[in-house]
Amino acid sequence: MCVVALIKLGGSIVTFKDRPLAFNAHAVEGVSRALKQVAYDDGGVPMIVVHGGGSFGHYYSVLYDMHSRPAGYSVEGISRVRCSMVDLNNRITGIMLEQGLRPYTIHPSSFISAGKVTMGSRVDELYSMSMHGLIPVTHGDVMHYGDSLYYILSGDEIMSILAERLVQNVSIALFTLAVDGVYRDMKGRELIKELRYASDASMEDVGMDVTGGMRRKVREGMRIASLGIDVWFVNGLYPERVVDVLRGRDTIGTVIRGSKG
Ligand code: IP8
Repeated sequence: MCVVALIKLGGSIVTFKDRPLAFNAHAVEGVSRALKQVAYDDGGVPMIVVHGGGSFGHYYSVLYDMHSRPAGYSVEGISRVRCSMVDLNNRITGIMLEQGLRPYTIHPSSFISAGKVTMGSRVDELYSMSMHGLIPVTHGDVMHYGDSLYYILSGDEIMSILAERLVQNVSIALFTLAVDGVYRDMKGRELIKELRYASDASMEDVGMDVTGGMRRKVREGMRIASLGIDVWFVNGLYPERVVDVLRGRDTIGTVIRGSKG
């Protein structure tokens, strides 16, 4: 049975979240090199990549007061969020390509409609493509809900959507962050090595985020783990940790062990 790794490139990795529209090319290069080692260099781990909005999508979402709740938001805001995400996606996949990866963007609107995975969904196609050397890339986005309603869809939620749909075929879900994992409390920086209960985690966040920051990540992580899939949170600014996790080795980070029921 072929299995695929689901990898989230957090907005705090692909951008500098404290400055509007600031792309972090260096971090994307580092993580791309790590993915290349694992995807192609030895054995080959098929993967699907999801990236967040960081100081691109979140910047405009905050500016135009747009949220994950479907509503009639400013059409200018909708356009700006969308264009910024396409721009960010182009920059990320451009670097992935330069680093020897073979990315193929599938925007979330091609497999999610009105908040649900569409029938005959391209999610299965994402999986099939990942089996043949391509790396499907999708991302958080502003989505049409129906009529004049739109909403912000988090890449973290896309991770759960993919995990649910592809559950038999997912080996691991990895969330890359700009911190070492999930902390028991942010001030003391006590890292939780294995997270069992969401209530153990500190939910403090820094910077702009309309989709729920760490709270959302932990919630989606718990949801994915309940499908029986191991979920890791690691610092993507240390690419060797990404390699370790994807090779099944222990590393600095937080794991939620997959357990059904
Ligand atoms: O950073 C949100 O994705 P996330 C994307 O994964 C937008 O929560 C458009 C803000």
